[in-house]
Amino acid sequence: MIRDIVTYPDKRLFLRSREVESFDRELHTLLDDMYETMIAKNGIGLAAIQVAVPLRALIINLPDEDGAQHKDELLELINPVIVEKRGSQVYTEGCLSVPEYYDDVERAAWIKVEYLDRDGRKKSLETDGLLAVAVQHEMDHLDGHLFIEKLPYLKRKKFEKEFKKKLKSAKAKVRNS
Ligand code: QAP
Ligand code: CO
Repeated sequence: MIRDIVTYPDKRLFLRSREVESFDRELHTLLDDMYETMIAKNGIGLAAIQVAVPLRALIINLPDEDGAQHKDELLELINPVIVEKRGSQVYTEGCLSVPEYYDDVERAAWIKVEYLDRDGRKKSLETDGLLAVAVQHEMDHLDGHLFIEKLPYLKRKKFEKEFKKKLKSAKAKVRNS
């Protein structure tokens, strides 16, 4: 089932999500719905709080060279922890919860993450490049952080300005309908 995406400035996006304790049918349904929702909205990563569930669960499905996403490449990370990181890289990020805004963010170039899979089995992942960016971006959601909070002051102002402009035109649309 496709669920609604929680968008900025909804307060829930700024809450810390709780650890997953039950690796049951409810968790599996949540993960399946997150996948369906992410694909329907043209996303490559999604955290549970983005569908209004405050649990430490996230999914990532990066496209291949042709831009196609394959479900057999889907990553599901439960209760993830970054245990090592190195270097830095800059990537132009976006977020389904901050629609139509993209900007450069600096993050670690390489990370080692420990997490559980959907059945509660311990896993570990060492990665760099875009996947490292995606994991760090989604893990920030679990702690109630959005990529726009990492922008330098002037870029954050630019975002706020564009957001207010969009809000105004959305309100004008409602008035005129
Ligand atoms: C997070 O982002 C991410 O504004 C996932 O109109 C970001 O899936 C991972 C999206 C950067 C790696 C690098 C955003 C779709 C999707 C939008 C997304 C939009 C439609 C963002
Ligand atoms: Co996001």
